[in-house]
Amino acid sequence: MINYTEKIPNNVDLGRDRVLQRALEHWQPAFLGWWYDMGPTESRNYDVYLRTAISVEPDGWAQFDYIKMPEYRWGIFLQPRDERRQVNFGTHKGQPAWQDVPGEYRSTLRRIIVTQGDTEPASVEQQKMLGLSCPSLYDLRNIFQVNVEEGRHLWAMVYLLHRYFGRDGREEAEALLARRSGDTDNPRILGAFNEPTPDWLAFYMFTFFTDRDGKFQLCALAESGFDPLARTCRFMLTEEAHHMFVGETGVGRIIQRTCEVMKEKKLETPSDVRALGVIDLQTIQKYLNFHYSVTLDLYGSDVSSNAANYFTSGLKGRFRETKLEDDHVLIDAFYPVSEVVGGKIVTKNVPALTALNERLRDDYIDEIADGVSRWQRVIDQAGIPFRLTLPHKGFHREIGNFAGHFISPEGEVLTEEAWKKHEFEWVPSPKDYEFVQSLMSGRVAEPGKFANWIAPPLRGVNNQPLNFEYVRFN
Ligand code: BYC
Ligand code: FE
Ligand code: FE
Repeated sequence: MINYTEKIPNNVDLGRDRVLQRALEHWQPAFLGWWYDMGPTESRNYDVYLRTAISVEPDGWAQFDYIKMPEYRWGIFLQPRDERRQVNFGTHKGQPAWQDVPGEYRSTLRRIIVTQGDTEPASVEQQKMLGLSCPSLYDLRNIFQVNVEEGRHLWAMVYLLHRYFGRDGREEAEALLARRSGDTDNPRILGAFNEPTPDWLAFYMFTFFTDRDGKFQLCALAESGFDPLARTCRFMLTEEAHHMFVGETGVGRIIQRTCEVMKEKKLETPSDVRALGVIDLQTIQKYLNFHYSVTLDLYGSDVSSNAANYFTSGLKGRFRETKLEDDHVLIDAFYPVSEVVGGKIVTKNVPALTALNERLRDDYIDEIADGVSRWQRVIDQAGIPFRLTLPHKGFHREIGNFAGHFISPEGEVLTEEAWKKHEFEWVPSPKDYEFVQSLMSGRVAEPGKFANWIAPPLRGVNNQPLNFEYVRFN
């Protein structure tokens, strides 16, 4: 069970470790300061119908209530320990899982945890302004739920830093509150987390594409030989599922609404579609291209000695590591990666250990493709002849073998000039962003009402009706 009587709810017996408790209680006001500063704009007095974890068991999500977000019970929840758990891959395979940080991996592990932790507040910062233009109270409540949970994910990493990394860890925990998404002097660590999320289409794309990188990275870290990291990530994954749901259904509802209007008015030309106040499918495709490609970069270089070290050391596994049937050491294995040679994309086999970033990216792409085909079904059911496609893996990439090359969505290698000529057929132009923004000039705040550019969801939150007052502004 989670101890809710303490200032910091937790299931790690925090009360028994006074020094740690004090360090975290010291960090807590700094976190709140960050939330007031960088969390959702103007939201501090809203009563929001949020769910709070009351236990880490599968049914532990039952609690829904009105909460002011600064009073959300951010806490430290780890999946219960399995005493028999082992390191399941790499050179330490078969050893009991580590309950403490192995000295030789201390700085590597800290780096992984800091990189993971940095993304969580970054996403809250990116989404800060969106509450002012929400398409409904239902959607407003959902973005706030995502935001408080990303806040808790930050807590999860800060706990590990404070508990296992001493003074260095405490300094890193402070730095996590100091970096800012998009800041020129002190930006967030990874590329995608410094991109703006200017509108709700971008938000849903982000939660579909980028939160899913969260899922795959957390799955890889949930295999870690460092047991406290694995157990933390397991619980974070239960929260991630909701974020991806918000993204998939959000984009799906926008597509549905566009298709309804196109069908009813028998229109296909983007400018005609836009004139009716909905987002044309071509623009949706461009947003998809953008978010997909910047998220692919988050997996790191196709060939990476860092990734090999993480695996060999037992710190970061593969997606569903223990379900895979091989030796879990990969010394003799190979894996295909692409590169651009003489103006052509070729595939070659490299040692599998060095290709682990690429492998995780490929696992991710499989899942993304399934989601996109569910969006396609909405278009097909409306009888509209439009195909949403995933661009080539090399399109618009800045990390890895494709960085510095100019690849079209179809996978042709182009010159920079040729690519630039088509750029805004492929990714949103300033005018596209302006159009989407123009639809979202104010918030829709009447219970049960939805903006014209999005269809209502199938059902409300926690069996509440769609016209439930999910947020009270006060
Ligand atoms: N942007 O061998 P390389 C989430 C750096 S999302 C900028 O290619 P490596 C969430 C790299 O750091 C999940 N820099 O990469 C979602 C390295 O730097 P140094 C987040 C990048 O290390 C939504 C250099 O390039 N979790 O939770 O094998 C909302 C060469 O390194 C980028 C994690 O990422 C980039 N895109 O792999 C809220 C898990 N990519 O050493 C939350 C932890 C690479 O030269 N992180 N670089 O200074 C990792 O496992 C690894 O750091 C990475 C990179 C997979 C990210
Ligand atoms: Fe997260
Ligand atoms: Fe998330």
